[in-house]
Amino acid sequence: MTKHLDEAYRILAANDRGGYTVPTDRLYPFQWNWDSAFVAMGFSTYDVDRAYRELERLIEGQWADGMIPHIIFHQPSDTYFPGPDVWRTSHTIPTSGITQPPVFGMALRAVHEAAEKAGTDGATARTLALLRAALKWHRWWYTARDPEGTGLVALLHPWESGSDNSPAWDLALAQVPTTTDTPVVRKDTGHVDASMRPRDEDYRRFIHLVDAYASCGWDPVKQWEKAPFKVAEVQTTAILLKTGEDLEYLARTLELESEAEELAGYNARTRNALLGQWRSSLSRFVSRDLISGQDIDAPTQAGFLPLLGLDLDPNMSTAAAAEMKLWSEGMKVPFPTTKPSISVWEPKRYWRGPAWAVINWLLIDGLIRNGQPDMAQSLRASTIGAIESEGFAEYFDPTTGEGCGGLGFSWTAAAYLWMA
Ligand code: 2M8
Repeated sequence: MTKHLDEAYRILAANDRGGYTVPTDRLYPFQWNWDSAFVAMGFSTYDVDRAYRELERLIEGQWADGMIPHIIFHQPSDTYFPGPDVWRTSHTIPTSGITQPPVFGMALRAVHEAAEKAGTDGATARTLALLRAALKWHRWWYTARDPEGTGLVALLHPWESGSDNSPAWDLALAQVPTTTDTPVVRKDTGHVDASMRPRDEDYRRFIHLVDAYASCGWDPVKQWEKAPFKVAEVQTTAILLKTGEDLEYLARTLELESEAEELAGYNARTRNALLGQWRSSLSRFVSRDLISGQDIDAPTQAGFLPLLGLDLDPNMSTAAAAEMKLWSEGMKVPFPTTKPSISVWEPKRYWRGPAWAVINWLLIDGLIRNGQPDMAQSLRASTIGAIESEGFAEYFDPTTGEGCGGLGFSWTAAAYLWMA
């Protein structure tokens, strides 16, 4: 184990670009939002100052309206598409114009608790500054992405989910035109095998959406009106709820009572809304396409993520765990991000079936919270085992355990540090 811990430390050091960590060299040469939150939790196990720094560098890219973008382009690089010239966000530090799952609040609590334990100087002031930024972002989610106050937040781009080409988006994305004003000059397929990446058609639709939102001047109200893709999504909403709980905890600890009450209100609303997305016939939760008005019942990992933020009735948690077990049967490395028996499952193609250490991390927390320690323990053991035998790959083929995508990957290193 020491050998692998050392390798995890080495990867995070190698991917450091000056207080922030790139997901991996060349394939992803900038700071990514939820990657950095996971990485900060990894750092919190051995270097609290560096953990704070990761989050502080991320909020350098925060917009005036509170959004924290999904990519912060701190330094130029020509190894990634789409770069700042495609996003056209005119932010002082160049950034993308969309966001990513708000793991940030979960990370902030973990870093704060590690600092308290270590008696780190200046920790309270650093936590407070980050908490204020997190609160602004939280409010942004509830205004820009849930203007009707339903309690579920919506994504306007598949990249915002972090699960870019998941089968969950197939029907909604098919409605988005493949035409673009911007030439699509992919770089990703020069770094990793094209068969492990989204298809060209997906990229054309992804860039169509970027063009559409750039032409709204990135104004959230205009985007909401014009969006050709709008999904009230359970994975992101569950992460927002868990982050909301952690921010509420921090606000109470730091005696910010009115902020804590505000957060408690958001949390209660979202808890009810998420519970309403449970489908007992499927033993999982479903997202909703706000354009077609239909449930999104494609079987993906997102359907189990609400365990992270909810305390389910035992009948529900037992049913969800049984369904997860079914998907895991015959898998060398669970948890497959798409149900293996369905036709669109592709065990090596990115978010269409592989197992991802950070998703397992969130599922493990959800299973523990919901009284399923055995399943949590076996998922933890298989995640650690996959990393120890295959290395710190971006993700794993669940049927063979093979490491796929980018190598020397920061969030896989962080997950190992957290779990081992
Ligand atoms: C992947 O997404 C980026 C776009 O954001 C890409 O493929 O270019 C996803 O796995 C996403 O979840 C992750 O944050 C990012 C960096 O690791 O890569």
